[in-house]
Parts: sequence; structure tokens; C-alpha cells
Amino acid sequence: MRMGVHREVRETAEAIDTMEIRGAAAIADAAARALRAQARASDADSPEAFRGELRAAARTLFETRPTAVSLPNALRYVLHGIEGATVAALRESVEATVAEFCVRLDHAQADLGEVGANRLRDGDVVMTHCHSTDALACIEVAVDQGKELAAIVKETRPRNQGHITAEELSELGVPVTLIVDSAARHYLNDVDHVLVGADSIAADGSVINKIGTSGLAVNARDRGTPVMVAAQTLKLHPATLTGHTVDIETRDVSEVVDRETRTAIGDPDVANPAFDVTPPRYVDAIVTERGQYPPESVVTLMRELFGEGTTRPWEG
Ligand code: RUB
Repeated sequence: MRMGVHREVRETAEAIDTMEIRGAAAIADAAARALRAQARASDADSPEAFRGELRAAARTLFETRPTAVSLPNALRYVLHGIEGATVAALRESVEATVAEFCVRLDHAQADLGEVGANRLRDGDVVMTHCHSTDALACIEVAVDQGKELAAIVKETRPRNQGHITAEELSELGVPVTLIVDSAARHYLNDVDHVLVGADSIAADGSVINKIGTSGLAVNARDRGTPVMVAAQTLKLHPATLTGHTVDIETRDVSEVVDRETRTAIGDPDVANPAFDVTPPRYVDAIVTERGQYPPESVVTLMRELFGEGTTRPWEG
């Protein structure tokens, strides 16, 4: 009997699903490494069988969370990047391709950080939403350049990823004020930049990020506070070039309210969308490792990097 999906792939998929591994960049990195685990463990006796196993592993990973396009982009990078006429050659190619992908991911974040840091001036106050390693890379570089920054950090209900952001900013020596999400507008007059990450960027420049990003951006525009989105090109969603929309994940309602409380308050319907869409007119700049872009021109970069590709990672 042939090997099915490897245990490490199933464990990674489970960890992404339960958000033990979370954030678009971390998900991409973990998915690529899981494909490598599948390749290492494979006992396939033909190149076709080997590729079939990798495709099955990719499907398992793909089916975890629908919104962060970095996941299918990572799977596509590996599945379409490997070559070899034998199982051994293919296995080696997976090793090399995954290593190359992980290095590119790190470099992209570091390069993006340099670009984003140029937008931040000494003494600036930044408001964050959720936890984004791309956004934090910009702050880290600015701090390394000797700029003194302060941060107002939204807690980001229901999962409180703002706590992770607060902790990491404190480690960088950035003074943090943690606020409840609904206090954001109250503080926007004191803020020089809203800085967020992205799970996906659509061809029209819309930014798909943690629920609450769009309301924050609209309020920031009302207050005249610039909104900067830090997103490496891995977040560009190629299927949106041909009219596809980005699926918005809805998560379990128990993240919003526990069963006991829900019953006690009259058992209302509860909804828990995890992401929302910020239209391009509310975004001032998308900062990538290739430089900063006004959202409306990100489509040029998307065409250059992805062509018109709309296939799912294991197809085409
Ligand atoms: C995470 C989130 C982050 C983006 C970007 O949501 O919305 O802003 O994924 O993160 P969740 P990064 O916690 O539901 O995964 O810049 O690290 O890729």
C-alpha cells in the first residue's frame, strides 16, 4: 500500500486550522516545510506517484484556512518549481525549492522592512491591528535606524492577536498603549500612521486583512491619518486578476462568546467573520519588498509576478 499524507503534513494542517500557526507569512513557511516532510518520507516508486503524494499533501494544507493567499502561493511555488526524472531527483529538488522559498520569504520581509521604515519618522506614533510580521518588520528596521516610535495597539477581538504585537513591540523597546478595538477612533488624532499587514491583496488594490481593518481605515481617512499596508508580494492574489473573489473565513462562534454566556443572554445568533476587505481608496501605500505602491497600481506588479495564473496549486 502506498503512503498517504504524511503525519507531519496532517499535524501542520491541524496547527494552521487551530491557529497555533497563524499569520499569512508563518502559514506559508509552515506549508512549504510540510511539503518537504512529505517528500523526505515518501516511499513512492515512480515520479508520478511522488508528485501525486505531494499534490495530496498540498490539498490537505490548502483546505485549512481560505483567506491567506500566501498558503496556495507557497504550495504553488514548490509544486511548480520542482523538476526531476526520478524520485531521488524530485526529492532533492523539493529540498532545494523549499530552502529557496524560505530564504526568499525571509529576504522579502527584511527588504520590505527597509521600505516601510523609510515612511516612519523619528517620534512617530503607529496604530496597529492584529499581529503582522510584515508590519513589525517595518517598525523593527526603523528602531534599528535609531528612530523612537510609540505604538497604540488594538487588542483585536476575538483572538487578541494584539497581545502578541504588544509583546513583540515591547521587546523592541517601543512603548505600547493597548486599547480595545472600539477605542481606535478616539486615538486616531494622536497617530501618525495606521500600519497593518495583509492576508491577500486583490488585483484592484483591495486589502484583505483581519476583521476590523476596513473600519479602522475608513476612520483613519476621516481623520487624515495615512494607512500603510505591509505585505510582501506573496500576498498578491493572482486569481483576482481574472475576476475571482477572495473567500472570507468564518470561524467558530465560540471564539466570540462561550455557550453558557450565550444561553444566559437569550441565545442570540452569533457571527464570526475573521477577515474583511478594505477598498483601495482607504489605503495610502502598499509596502512590498519591491518598493511601495499606491494600491491601484499593484495590479502591474501582480501581472509581472504571476501572469494570468488562476490555477489551484496542484493544477496546471
Ligand atoms: C492574521 C492577520 C495578519 C496577516 C499578515 O490573522 O490578519 O495581519 O496575516 O500577517 P490570523 P503577516 O491571526 O487570523 O491568522 O504579516 O505575519 O504575514
